[in-house]
Amino acid sequence: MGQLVDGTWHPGWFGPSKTGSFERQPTVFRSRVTTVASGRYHLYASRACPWAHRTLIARSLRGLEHAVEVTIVDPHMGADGWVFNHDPDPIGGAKFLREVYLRADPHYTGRVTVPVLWDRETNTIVNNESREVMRMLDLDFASLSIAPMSNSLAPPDLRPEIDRILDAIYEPINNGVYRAGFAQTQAAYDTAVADLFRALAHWDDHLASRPFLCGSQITEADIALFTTCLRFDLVYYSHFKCNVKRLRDFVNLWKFTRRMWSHPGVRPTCFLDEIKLHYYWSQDNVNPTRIVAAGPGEYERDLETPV
Ligand SMILES: N[C@@H](CCC(=O)N[C@@H](CS)C(=O)NCC(=O)O)C(=O)O
Repeated sequence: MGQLVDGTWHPGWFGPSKTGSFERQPTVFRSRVTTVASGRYHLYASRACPWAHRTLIARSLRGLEHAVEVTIVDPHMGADGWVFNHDPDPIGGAKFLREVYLRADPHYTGRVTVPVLWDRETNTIVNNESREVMRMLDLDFASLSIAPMSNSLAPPDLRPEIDRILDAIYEPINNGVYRAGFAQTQAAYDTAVADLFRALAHWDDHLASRPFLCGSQITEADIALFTTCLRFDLVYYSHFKCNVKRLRDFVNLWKFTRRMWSHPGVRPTCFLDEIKLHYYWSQDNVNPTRIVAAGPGEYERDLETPV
């Protein structure tokens, strides 16, 4: 971990905030794609990261693999931040993801995060905010999609509801697990965990009467909830101390997780070992020994249980 300050790399963890709460920095590159063309835009992602995983699922469900190439960073994120290893950077031959940020802005200040949507034509980062990249892949790339438009992940009639749910789950759930795991005081942790489990109970109830958050079809809201749910018993329960209950104890959330997992467009994007390795190894503020926990036992078998 580390960050860039005026183009210079500073290794180290998030500095403590006054309250001991984890404060996530807003992302900086927030543009939209202009003219979509096959091969023009490139996605840098991690299969371990829940935010980047959203974009990998959207790309897969919208049938955009042929049009938007992906480079996957190594799950070990150490003092140099994200690095390219088995999957080299095809654009600038970078060794570290921070070089991609510096290509876009030599004076960049901020965290070096995934996902990153890169434009080969203008040689810059279009956007590094997963929610916005998901939406662009769905809507702006629709002409390149081999999936029918009826499979949109944000159809116009559902969009207000999708946005409402994305907002509602972000702070207590998607970011909530990080607020619990990175809390630096008991009070900050207690608040994060209480918010998290209250929200999980709420969305568990909500899913009692519908297969997906907005009804019968998969939307962006489901993708955003799923990437956190998939990681819950696997890492958040122990590594982030989110152990009031297992996700498997929430009947409907667990059914929902299995429903998403078993989808043929979602399953190939899920790499459980990479997820575990990334969290336990990379977040050495939480786990200084970098020992990767053995459990949870039979997690994949449980995921395979028919819905
Ligand atoms: N708000 C961003 C968050 C992305 C993010 O925090 N990604 C993490 C990986 S899980 C990252 O790259 N962290 C590296 C760092 O903060 O140095 C989004 O949704 O895209």
